[in-house]
Amino acid sequence: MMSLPIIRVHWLDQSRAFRLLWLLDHLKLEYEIVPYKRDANFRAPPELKKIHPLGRSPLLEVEDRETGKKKVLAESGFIFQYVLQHFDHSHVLMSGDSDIADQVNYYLFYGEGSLQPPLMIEFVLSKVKDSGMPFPISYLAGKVADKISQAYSGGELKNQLDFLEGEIKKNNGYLADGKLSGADILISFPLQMAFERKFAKAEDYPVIAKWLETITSEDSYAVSKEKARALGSKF
Ligand SMILES: N[C@@H](CCC(=O)N[C@@H](CS)C(=O)NCC(=O)O)C(=O)O
Repeated sequence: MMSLPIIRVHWLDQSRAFRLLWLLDHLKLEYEIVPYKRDANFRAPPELKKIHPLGRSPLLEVEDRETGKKKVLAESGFIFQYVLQHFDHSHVLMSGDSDIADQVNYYLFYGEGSLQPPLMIEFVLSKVKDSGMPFPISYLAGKVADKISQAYSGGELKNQLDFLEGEIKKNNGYLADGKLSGADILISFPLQMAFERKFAKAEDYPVIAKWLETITSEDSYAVSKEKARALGSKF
């Protein structure tokens, strides 16, 4: 058997990079973590730009043990697809059935392509409301933020969450095929954020809430959480 490459995760504290640890831990792959801390403005430190010009996390570095050749992969969905394609030969998190695999792959694009944008807008609007400007600017800024949320991101987020609530119900408690896949691990992060940051209420989405409870009780989740904690992440 060909030896697996060295896998290195460039991991930013308190970020969507956590789900990559979880993916790798669930597949029981050995990997190294290179940790980065957020700055005072909650941004990534400039060192990440030395690994990839966009300086965002996660980044996955794959190093061939024989030739030493390195490859840096960016973009969560692409990284997930790569890991599943190259390292999940026994179909633990990516189905061998092509229709189900299509469904899983869809979610790998959907997460960042459709679900994350309204969440990001809600996040920015919450920062506007929270920016500590003096009255009456704070009041007016808050009104404008509410208006944008009402006109776009709030409704769009509801649209997305209603969709996911229906899909998980239809697929017997998971996003695809009634069992855990790479899709559930990828989509976990935006949905956890939606509830934690109070952009949506868990009570309004009982199926999603139950799904989050189920998937985060996997042993692999605890393993990754422990690694993040050991690196100083608060969980
Ligand atoms: N679509 C990209 C987004 C990457 C991204 O924005 N990562 C955040 C972490 S949650 C980041 O690095 N933020 C730090 C910054 O923007 O300074 C992906 O899914 O990998």
